[in-house]
Amino acid sequence: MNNISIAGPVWLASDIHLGQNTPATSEAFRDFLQLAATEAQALLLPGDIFDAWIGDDIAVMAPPWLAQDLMALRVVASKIPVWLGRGNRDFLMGQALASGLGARLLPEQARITVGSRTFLLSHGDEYCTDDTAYQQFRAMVRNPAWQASFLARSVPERLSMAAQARGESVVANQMKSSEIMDVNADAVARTIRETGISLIVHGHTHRPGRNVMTVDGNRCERWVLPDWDCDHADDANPPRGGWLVIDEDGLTLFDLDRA
Ligand code: LP5
Ligand code: MN
Repeated sequence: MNNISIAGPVWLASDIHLGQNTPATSEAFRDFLQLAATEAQALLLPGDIFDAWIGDDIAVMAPPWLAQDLMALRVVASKIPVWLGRGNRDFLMGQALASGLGARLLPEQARITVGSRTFLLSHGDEYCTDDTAYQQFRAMVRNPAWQASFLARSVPERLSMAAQARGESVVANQMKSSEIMDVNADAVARTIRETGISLIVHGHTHRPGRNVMTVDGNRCERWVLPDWDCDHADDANPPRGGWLVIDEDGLTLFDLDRA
């Protein structure tokens, strides 16, 4: 696995789930991008940046909400290195989009060194091995032949298929236990053993925070990035969002109050 070495501070955010019905989340994310451009040396976005990405061609004649968010990404990428990772909603993001934004694509699992710290970065859905239905779906949609076949369809067809898949996923999730939809501890431990990296960072589970575990007698940490939703806030549910900063002082999670 190649090592990506980046000078810190490095900011990381994922699971923003930008879509046509998330104006408040888009605005908060654009504010975050401006802040990152002034305070970070690099920005890593490991997946589910978008709520449903059906192919890079939608960025060409982008609807206004998307054009505005893409422009904000292009501006920050003109100031600091921006790396795009693929999640279970935007696994179809490709080099055309990255090049158009002046950004780079993250590999599915990236070994990253910031100062004295090396961590493994991924979206995190690959660790959810108890969710066998999802892993089957993942295997299908990550298959290059399937992706080529899907991308050969018209935009309306792809939008329709994505909407159907979203609907089926929402229904399926209602029948799953929350444990199944979290990482499998053995899958995480297996990755730590295979890579020799004891610091794991990912998103996807929408369970932000730091998790400490022992693997073969070694203390390891697994950090989960916050998910974003500023469009369904009420008294009981404040706007959600946040990011992780990795610098010489270590790792620190920030939420939107800091913005
Ligand atoms: O996404 P979310 O948070 O609801 O749940 C995820 C897992 N579900 C998915 C499916 C995506 O939401 C589908 C939308 C992707 C849009 C972009 C790509 C467009 C091409 C898609 C065309 C097929 O990732 C969910 C996990 C959960 O995270 C927690 O980890 O449990 O997994 C599932 O729900 C999988 C289901 O159990 C079975 C698969 C549902 C989709 C079926 C596809 C049908 C194709 C229809 C086309 C005609
Ligand atoms: Mn996800």
